[in-house]
Amino acid sequence: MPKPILYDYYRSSAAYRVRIGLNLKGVEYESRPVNLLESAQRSDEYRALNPQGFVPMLEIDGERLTQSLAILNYLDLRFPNQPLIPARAAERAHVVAMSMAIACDIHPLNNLRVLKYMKDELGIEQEARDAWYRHWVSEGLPALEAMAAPRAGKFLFGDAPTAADVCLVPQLYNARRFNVPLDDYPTLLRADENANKIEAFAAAHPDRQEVPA
Ligand SMILES: N[C@@H](CCC(=O)N[C@@H](CS)C(=O)NCC(=O)O)C(=O)O
Repeated sequence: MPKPILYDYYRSSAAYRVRIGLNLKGVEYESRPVNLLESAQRSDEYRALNPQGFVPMLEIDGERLTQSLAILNYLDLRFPNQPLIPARAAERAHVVAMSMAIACDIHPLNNLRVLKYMKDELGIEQEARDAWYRHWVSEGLPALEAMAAPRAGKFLFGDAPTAADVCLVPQLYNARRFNVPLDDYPTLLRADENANKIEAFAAAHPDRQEVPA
């Protein structure tokens, strides 16, 4: 198999999820940074490849895949070692629900384009934008804690990492950058700590990626 190419950005939570997924599956890939701060994702050239103008995008097996959860699902079917989504229907629904609580309900409200629109088009000051960020994270994480706690072990579901942890770790990295208090979420913190001890997670950390010049 030719080496997959990940269109990546070191601080992108969604790309961070895919880096973790690829590492957990033991798939070597080439990272191709897209400089979000210079709006490279909005260029005609990039949009011709990914009309949504987002990272991540993964070129693999002659396919061009977008949407981090769809990519994780692809990787899980393509490389069944170390499953990210359990096989049993109810467990599968639970893990996907936790993943979506992060990827669909917390993260999009705080995406770069949203914060940029607030600043550039609505003239909202930094302090208010930060408050917006913290509000949506602080509303989403208690719900996730309550969803996870009954069936969590070392990770959000049981004792092996799943897609839910793959989504959690980048979200908490981001929350810390914005100084969101996390002490009320012991289940999330335990899963995050255990995940970060695994090299597949640690190697995907933003500090270990190429930063576009
Ligand atoms: N739902 C998409 C979200 C992708 C996404 O939001 N990517 C962000 C970086 S984390 C992005 O490319 N933002 C560019 C922008 O906001 O202009 C996924 O899960 O892949």
